[in-house]
Amino acid sequence: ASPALFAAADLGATSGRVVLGEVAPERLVLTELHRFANTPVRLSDGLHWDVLALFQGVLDGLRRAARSTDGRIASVGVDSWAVDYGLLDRDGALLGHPFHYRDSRTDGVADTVFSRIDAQELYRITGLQHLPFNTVFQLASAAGTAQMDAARTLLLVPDLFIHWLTGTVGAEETNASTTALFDARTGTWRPDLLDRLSLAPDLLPPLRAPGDSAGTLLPHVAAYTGLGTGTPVTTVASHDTASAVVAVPAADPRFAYISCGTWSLAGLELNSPILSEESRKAGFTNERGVDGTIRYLRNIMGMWLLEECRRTWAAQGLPTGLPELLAEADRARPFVSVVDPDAPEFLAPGDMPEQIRAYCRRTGQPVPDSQGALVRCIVESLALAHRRVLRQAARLADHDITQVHLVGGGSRNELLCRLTADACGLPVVAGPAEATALGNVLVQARAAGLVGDLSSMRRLVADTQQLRHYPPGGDPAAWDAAEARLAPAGEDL
Ligand code: LFR
Repeated sequence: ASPALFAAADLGATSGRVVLGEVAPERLVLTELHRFANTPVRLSDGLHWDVLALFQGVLDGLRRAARSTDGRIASVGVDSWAVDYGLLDRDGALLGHPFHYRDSRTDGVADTVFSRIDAQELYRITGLQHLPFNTVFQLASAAGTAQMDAARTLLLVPDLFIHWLTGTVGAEETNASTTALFDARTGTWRPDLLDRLSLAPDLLPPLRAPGDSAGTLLPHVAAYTGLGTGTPVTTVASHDTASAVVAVPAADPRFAYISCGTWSLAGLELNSPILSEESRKAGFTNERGVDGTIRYLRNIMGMWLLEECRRTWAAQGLPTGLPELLAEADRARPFVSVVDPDAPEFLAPGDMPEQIRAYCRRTGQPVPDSQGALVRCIVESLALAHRRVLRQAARLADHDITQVHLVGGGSRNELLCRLTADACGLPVVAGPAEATALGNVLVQARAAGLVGDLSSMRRLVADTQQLRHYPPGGDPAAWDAAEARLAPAGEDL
């Protein structure tokens, strides 16, 4: 039998893509059909996503999917980054332009929210790590605006795209779990939290689980793309990190994962949330995965630091080639200066090389004096953060780790993989780089009855995708010393 074909739209912070997934027993092949830039736009009220350009990118990608398969697409799935949303008015029209989570309008808003719902209580309910851009803070910052007054429905970004593709309205649960309006234990919305913030509790649409049907393509979408009007849209794990964790090729339950792209999301898969004060203070989140699993992890600033350096260097006419920069970093002297990648000043877009130099100056460390030294500092600091977070997760969850799976675009970065293995003192399995798109395809394939439970999906990934192995090496004492130079994890919270 010929393999079943699925289209996965995966929107990331720097680019979006539509990939074709072919699935059959012992076969899982991805082909990228269309990649388009994701370029945020600054307006007078702040930083926004250009959602129409992204949607057009998805439509063009689906059109290519139709052409390259003679329209034989079994279903379509959409995932993206978490937290951000669009608001619809009572006619279903989008109100304004969705904000980018790196916009500064949420600065200081947490204090207002915590004066109504204290931080401990919010964590006991939602299990969500405190990030300044959590949906709850974004909504609170907009309270009383004309748009909030007119808003009837909140749709997270992938749900907004599904609404535009199908006309249906729903909230996918893995992504809903990143809003801080969702109960980590029961897996249901907590509209009472909106009520306590004087926001409309009925903004939250009905939940959908990965695998649920999300409708079929609207006639004008079918006409433009060349896919049939009956083409199903399947709910996937629409939070990109949840999709990536589906495609972690782990066999042994004692695994940890690092989903490494713009962010590094490092943690464990658990059966139930950890809602203790210690966990809250350490900055761990309990996001929902497929099949009721919990993604117990911490956000680490990730490749963003490097992406922003390269953006700054491009504007200054300096070299930005990644292989060259990483080769220079590999040759640079180790352990000269290390930073906490999660320092709040690194969150907003800006002159990242200068931010990092300022951090080193402030902490009395040598200031990186070349691009290679700076990239070394970033990669070593990320490896160190991976180690700190995984060790802390293992301790808080009382969960042994014997192997680290590094997936996502960052898994192509050999220096990062090697240093992560060295820093953690654990073997690292790198790949697949396209874990998110694979997870998206796999959940669609499962809905179509082609694969089974999580472990069989993971076995299919392990059997079909190219993986690289990095045994731990290097000098453990040097990593201990580097770690001792940073403030204890979570101290800044
Ligand atoms: C990764 C990610 C993270 C989320 C951040 C912001 O792409 O989805 O999981 O914390 O983006 O939404």
